[in-house]
Amino acid sequence: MCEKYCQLILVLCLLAMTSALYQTDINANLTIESASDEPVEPGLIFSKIGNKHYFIETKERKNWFDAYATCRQMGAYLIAFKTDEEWRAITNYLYNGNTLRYWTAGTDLIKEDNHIWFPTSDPITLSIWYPGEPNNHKGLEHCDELRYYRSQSVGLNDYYCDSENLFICELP
Ligand SMILES: [Ca+2]
Repeated sequence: MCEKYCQLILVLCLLAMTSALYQTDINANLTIESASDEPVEPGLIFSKIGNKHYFIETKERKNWFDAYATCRQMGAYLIAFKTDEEWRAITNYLYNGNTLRYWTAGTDLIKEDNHIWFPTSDPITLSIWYPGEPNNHKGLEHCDELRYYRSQSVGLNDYYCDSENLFICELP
């Protein structure tokens, strides 16, 4: 009898802790953002693609929060697609026939079903969602990835924030 209830309580505790942890992460990230606004000289790790400089993580996968923090430590932000030209430049640059996933700045963590570019809160206005997305699968998808599918098409997809993905940072 206890076994069943104890397991349930444990799961609930873990959920509460995870939720609190992510809340802390967001607050911490907001602090990091205001604390390190020094511009970074575009160096070897940043590539000029189109008109901007980007860091593209191609090896180490991180959850959305850690990816955001990593970009901030470089004086950059997770990528926010503001123009069709930028979307085309990046997606053409990255395409290599694989089914890769990269975190972007898109999220609806602040207000469910309202996807914005974090932290500017600019709405995602481009028609770059993959067909059928964002679908908030199981009510748990709140961070937006740039995703290549096997059909060789690419689009934005809302996904689990704690999943580990590659990611793209852009210099402001
Ligand atoms: Ca989705």
